This record gives sequence, C-alpha cells and structure tokens, in this order.
Amino acid sequence: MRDSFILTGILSILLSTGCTSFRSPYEPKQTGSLKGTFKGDFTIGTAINTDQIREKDATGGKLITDNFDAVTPENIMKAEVIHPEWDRYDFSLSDKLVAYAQKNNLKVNGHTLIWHSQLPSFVRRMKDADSVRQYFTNHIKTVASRYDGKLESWDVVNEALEEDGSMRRSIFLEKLGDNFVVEAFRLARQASPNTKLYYNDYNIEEPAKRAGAIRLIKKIQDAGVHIDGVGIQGHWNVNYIPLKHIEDAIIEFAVLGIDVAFTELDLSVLPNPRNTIGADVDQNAEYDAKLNPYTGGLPDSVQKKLTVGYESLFRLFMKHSDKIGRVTLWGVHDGQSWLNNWPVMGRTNYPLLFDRQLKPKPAFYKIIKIKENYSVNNQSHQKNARINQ
Ligand code: 9MR
Repeated sequence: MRDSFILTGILSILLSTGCTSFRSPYEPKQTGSLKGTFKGDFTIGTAINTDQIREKDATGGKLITDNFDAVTPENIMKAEVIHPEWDRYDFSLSDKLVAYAQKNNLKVNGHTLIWHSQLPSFVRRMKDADSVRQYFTNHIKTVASRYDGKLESWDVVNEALEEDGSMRRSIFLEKLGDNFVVEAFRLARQASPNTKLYYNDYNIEEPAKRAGAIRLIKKIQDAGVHIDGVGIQGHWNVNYIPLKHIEDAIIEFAVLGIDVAFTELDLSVLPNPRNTIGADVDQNAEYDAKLNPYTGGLPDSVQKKLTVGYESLFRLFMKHSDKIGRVTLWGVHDGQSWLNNWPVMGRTNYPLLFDRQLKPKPAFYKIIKIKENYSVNNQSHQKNARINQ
C-alpha cells in the first residue's frame, strides 16, 4: 500500500515535470511565431533551465529560437549556484548560457544578483554585518563584471519588499540596513556599465506594494544611482488577474522615466490552498488530491479561462507597448513550470503557452490573432484619421 503510494507520487512528479517520452515534434506554425508577432512592440522572452542551456532537447530548442528573442536563466545564476563558497565561484553553466545565447541571437536577462532566497549556505550562516557586507560587495563586483556587456540586463535586486510596501525582513536588511538596494545598484553600475539594471518583484502591481516599489526606485534615483527599469514578475492565477492594478502600475512606473518589463509571466489554473497571491517561495502546503484536479487533462472551460487571461494581458501590453520593453514567460512549456511544485509538490499545472508535448495552446494562437487584429484596426484607424483631416 505504502509502496504504491510512493510509486504514484514519483509518477505524478515525473509527469508534472515533463519527463515524458511521448513528445511529438514541435512544428513551426504557419500562423507565426511569438517573436515575429511582437517585433517592434516588445522583446519576448522565456525562462530556461539547465537542460535547455545544454541543448538536450532539439525540438524544444527549435521552439525557443523560433519564438523568443530573450532568455532568463531560471536558476543557474542564483547565488547558491554561481557562488557556492566564500572564495569559489562556478561560472560553468552561466558561461554556457551566454555562449548558447550568442550562438542563437538571444538576449540574456541575468537573474539575479541580490535575493534573500537561494543563498549559499555559507551566507545563511553569517552572523556579523562585516562578513555580509564583504560577501555582498564581492558577489556583485565579481559576477556583474564578468558579464558586462554580454547580458542585456540584470535583475539587480529581487523581491526586497513586503506586501505592505515596507522593506522585507531579510539578512540584507538586518545586516546592511535599508540602503542596501541603493548600494547594490551602485555596485552593479560600476561593475557592469553596459548592462541595463532592473529592480524585480512580484505583486508590485498591487497598490500598497507598488507604492513601496515607487519609493524604492525614487530613493535609488535621488541618490544619483542608475536604474533602467522595473520588473513586474506576473505570477497570476486564471481566477485573479488584476488588470486595473497592472495598468496603473505600468503607467506609474513609466512616469519615473524607467522601462517596465514583465519578467516571469505565468497563469496558474490550480487552487492556491492558502488563497494568497504572488510567488513567495517559502509558502507551501501538503499534497491533497482535491488540490490537483486536472491530472487527466485540462477541461475546456479552464482552457478558455487561460486563453481569456492571456488575451486580456496581451491586449493591455499592446496598449502600453511604448512603455514595455520585454515580456518574459516563466518557462517554455507546462512540464517545466515551477507551478507543478509550488505551493504544493507534484501537481499538474498548465500555466504557459505550450503544453507538455510542446504544442502551442489556444492562448498562443489567440495572442497572435490579437496582434494581427490590432495592426489592422490601427491601420484603419489611422486611415480614417487621414480621411477626416
Ligand atoms: O522557477 C524557480 C524554481 O525552479 C526554483 O525552485 C525556485 C526556488 O527559489 O525559484 C523559482 O523562480 C523564482 C524566481 O527566481 C524569483 N521569482 C519567483 C520565481 C518562482 O518561484
């Protein structure tokens, strides 16, 4: 009984993570690619994992280079991977990523220099402020300078805010004080003057946290320190996509004179047991079959919700494309998504534009259509305007 329970668990993790051998080939679509569709509007990117950087999957590789013009490493540039010990850095995978991107004409967004999560254990054990400061300075200088000009952008600081807009209680706030974000940008600019610098966070479209982000960005600017943009992560649920807040955030951030990017877009279709929003990686809950209702496939009604969700978001992105530099999806296909394992391990989620077989979903076709219609409407609008002159 216990064995069969373990076997079911392993199988569901394998299925949800996309370890399936029955993948049919990705075929280039007559209908167009994502990057071709949004050329001239904004860069379109995806997060990629180690196997994708190592080019283990030829079909998936073609899908990436056909559809995206930018990539963000999902995990391999995080401190615990790139800087595992006090005096040892491991650039093997990030160098490979840069080479892969150069070969395929992809821009790279570095993710991320300073984040309270996924810190190496030697940092987590630090007790005194001097050690933390030394780590912080060395880490930014060493990593950012190695890739100066080779990356399009850096998420310099990730998730430094609480939901109420105050500074998150992290090791950096505790040991370095609330100027650490300004300091991180100052160091990153010195080390990497040819790479754009972003502040990145989830839920910063929500009013209180947005106000906190605006305060933080103004603080950086008032200190005379360079910042290029803000990344709204965009981890939403098909039942909660706060369009009005997102639009207000785009407008208010753009007023600060910086670029707005959507950096980690995905739409969960599964219930969140704690009913919270966002992407706090420390949240988790016990597995319960009731929380995993679509193991046999996505019902049409939910597929429609997903399509409508993506459609309304891309309509908004098009409306504000003059303020938006990049839209990045957090993963290439459903099998790869972190949402199969957060906040509950081993579920089957469907948050992206390509399914586990790498097949484009209805949402993919819909957003390509929006752009086609958008262009036609805009042309006839302009034509009418000329006729009325
Ligand atoms: O997708 C990432 C997942 O594979 C990792 O296990 C997780 C652990 O920290 O981080 C995920 O990516 C996060 C990103 O780095 C920052 N914003 C929230 C993302 C989803 O948790």
